[in-house]
Amino acid sequence: MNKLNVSIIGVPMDHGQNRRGVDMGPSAIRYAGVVDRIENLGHTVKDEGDIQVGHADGQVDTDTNLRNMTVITEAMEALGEKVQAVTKTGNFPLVLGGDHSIAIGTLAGISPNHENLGVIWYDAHADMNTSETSPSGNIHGMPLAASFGHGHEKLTQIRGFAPKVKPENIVIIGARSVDPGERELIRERGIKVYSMHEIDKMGMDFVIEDSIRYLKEERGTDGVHLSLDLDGIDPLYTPGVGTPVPGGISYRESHLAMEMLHDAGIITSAEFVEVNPILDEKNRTADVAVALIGSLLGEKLL
Ligand code: EXY
Ligand code: MN
Ligand code: MN
Ligand code: MN
Repeated sequence: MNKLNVSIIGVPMDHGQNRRGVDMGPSAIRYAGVVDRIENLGHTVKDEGDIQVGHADGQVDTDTNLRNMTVITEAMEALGEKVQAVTKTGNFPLVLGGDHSIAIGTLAGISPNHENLGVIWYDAHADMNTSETSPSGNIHGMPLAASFGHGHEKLTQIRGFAPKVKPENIVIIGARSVDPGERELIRERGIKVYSMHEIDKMGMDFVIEDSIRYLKEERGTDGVHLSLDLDGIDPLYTPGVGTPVPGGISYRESHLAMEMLHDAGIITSAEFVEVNPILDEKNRTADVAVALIGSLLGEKLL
């Protein structure tokens, strides 16, 4: 198996939504043993520490309908820079959140190193609202739209270019809470979505097989970023998330997905987000994150 040099980057961000505590996600995932878990697989790990995140007052900007816009965009510029630097050295970036707004920065750092990047968005939500369609003003409901260049320019123009990924190179897995504006956008931009309906009907095995075929063969991507929101998994297994939605992906289905992605060798960067230790039960959600990171990087049952 290919041995990697993994660079861990923490992003203690909680300003993309309303519930405090998700800024402690990177600490919870480190505490759950992420470094040892990866090193035990024979990879080397460098913990690059955390991106600095400023303070914010929780207000929605009246001009843009974006909550905590300035502090988020500043941190995303810094994250993008750091991720690109790490990627350039050939290391595998593993970004730990923090709320899902951080994906804007992660993708801003990864995208310049690819001609035709693919993205797998593992999430209960589509994260495709804009300042105009958002019911909440919460930026963690907007990062996917922002990354394909749709939404307020404060979000789409992080690091001065858009889009970070083409909409037709995106696969969403696990969706079960989608707002009307997001649904319209999915149809309009032809985004591939495996909702819980497809997972129930066809099984995770088929869904991942088909996602790999789509991104690799049909779209010809030269790298795939995995953006995994722990709320994609059923809250029975991952209770420590700010926006839980019942009826989600199971623990075993998630492991199967990670194992298949590992075996296909297509994932070139990853982020694990929305772990909120304050809402959690005995760090279970961080434990699941670490176990899934293990499977993604080559851990096998036997
Ligand atoms: N769609 C809702 C909103 O935009 O406010 C909820 C978004 C939750 C996003 C979570 C993290 O994936
Ligand atoms: Mn804070
Ligand atoms: Mn999300
Ligand atoms: Mn979500």
